Amino acid sequence: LHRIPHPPRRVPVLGDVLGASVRSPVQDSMRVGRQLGPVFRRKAFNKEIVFVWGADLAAELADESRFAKHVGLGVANLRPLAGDGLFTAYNHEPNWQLAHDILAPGFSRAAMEGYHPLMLDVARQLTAFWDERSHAGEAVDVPGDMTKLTLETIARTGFGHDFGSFERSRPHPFVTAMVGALSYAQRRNTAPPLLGPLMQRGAAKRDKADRAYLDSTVDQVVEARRGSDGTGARGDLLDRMLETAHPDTGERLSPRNIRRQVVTFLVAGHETTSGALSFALHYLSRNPAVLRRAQAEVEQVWGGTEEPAYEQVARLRYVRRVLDESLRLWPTAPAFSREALRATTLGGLHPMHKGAWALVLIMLLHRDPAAWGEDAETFDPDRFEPKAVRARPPHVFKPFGTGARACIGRQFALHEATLVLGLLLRRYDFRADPDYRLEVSERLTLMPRGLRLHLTRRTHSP
Ligand code: MNH
Repeated sequence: LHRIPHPPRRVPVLGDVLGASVRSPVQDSMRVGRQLGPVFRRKAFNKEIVFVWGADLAAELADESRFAKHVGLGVANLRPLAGDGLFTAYNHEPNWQLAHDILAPGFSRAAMEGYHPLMLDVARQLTAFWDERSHAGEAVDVPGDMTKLTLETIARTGFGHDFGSFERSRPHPFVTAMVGALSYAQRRNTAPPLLGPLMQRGAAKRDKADRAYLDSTVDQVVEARRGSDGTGARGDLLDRMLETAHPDTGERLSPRNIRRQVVTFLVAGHETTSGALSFALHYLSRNPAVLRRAQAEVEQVWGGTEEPAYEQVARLRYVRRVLDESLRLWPTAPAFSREALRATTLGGLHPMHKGAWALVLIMLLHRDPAAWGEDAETFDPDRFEPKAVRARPPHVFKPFGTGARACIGRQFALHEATLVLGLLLRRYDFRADPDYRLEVSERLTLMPRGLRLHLTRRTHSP
């Protein structure tokens, strides 16, 4: 460990917390990391974390024969809520493989094609909502409305449930409780070990109430389905959880585990996609040339079609690059951890014992000049042209994590986000508030705080 640099002013007991920002630990670590280099460590009280962001080191950590997902920090802090659900399960827990095998077909191409009409329904609700705002000359609350959209999308496609988000003036209490639980899980990473439990008794109580609310919502969703007759008819995620046995072993998910899976998918299935859409809209509003090119593509690929068919979405190659480039600069799940499967040496220099782990700071990996060039901080979707992608080393773009425990919802998120961006690009011109400066809030995930856009209907849009 002594070879790994840490901030210069380390204080006994406290560690490196002086000047550290508790509210935005990721952006704080990014600042520190830029000074200390591709591998560094920070200590908060008794906990020391090794951070990695150099492209070569991150590529090593992606090697599944040497490393695997580590359930630590924010992910571990979500165990009280999500237990052995897919995202928070330890690699050795049998329910991971079981749930993975049962749920993976829910993300096949065929399944996605089935979700497409429901995704369109929700997107139509958004445009109806935004038409009213633009008609009234009001700016729209981008992160708030993207959260409505993505929550409704996962709830309806996965669970046949309608939260009625667009009929509410305030966020659905499910969202408020979720943000509370995510923020609490984030804060626990930096809380002082002994004082923490005392100082945060109020926060712990609120967290318990948030989790109870989330659980009770999940129970209602499950009960509604169990109580309905045509069981198995929908073939959605909830049906898979309730009705489907493992193809080889015939084993099923337990009711207890189903509760963990439902909350996992309701949360993981919308929060990060909402942020990704919000950042993409931010960059589109700031880059007129990119906006025009994206709009031209939608016109060319979709033509006069009122509602794009499933296959027409993936054909929006440039819109997809806008999304990729937004996820490069602001990967909305900004870090993941990797642990050594057995004793090994990282970068030929840093010995790691079995189980030792490091946190990959995706945001800095995505801005490493060694991989992305000296202009790595600039927004440029052309970086994702096939030729440019081929010219880069592998494992330098990891917004969805890596290996066996990478995101199961990647295609779902990309289809949903590309579809929605296509519809919005065709329908509106976006204007940013000239005074708005991008400010990113952290609650394990990233979100552009207070982003509002003015919309005008484009006259020739269907
Ligand atoms: Mn998703 C895992 C990012 C959308 C459900 N997701 C991960 C991981 C990252 C991630 C990173 C790996 C975390 C780790 O290694 O500890 N996910 C995203 C991003 C988006 C996203 C940036 C949108 C953009 N995720 C979605 C959607 C769903 C989903 C949509 C569900 C419909 N994600 C998951 C689940 C896991 C996961 C479930 C855990 C998979 C596993 O461990 O088997």
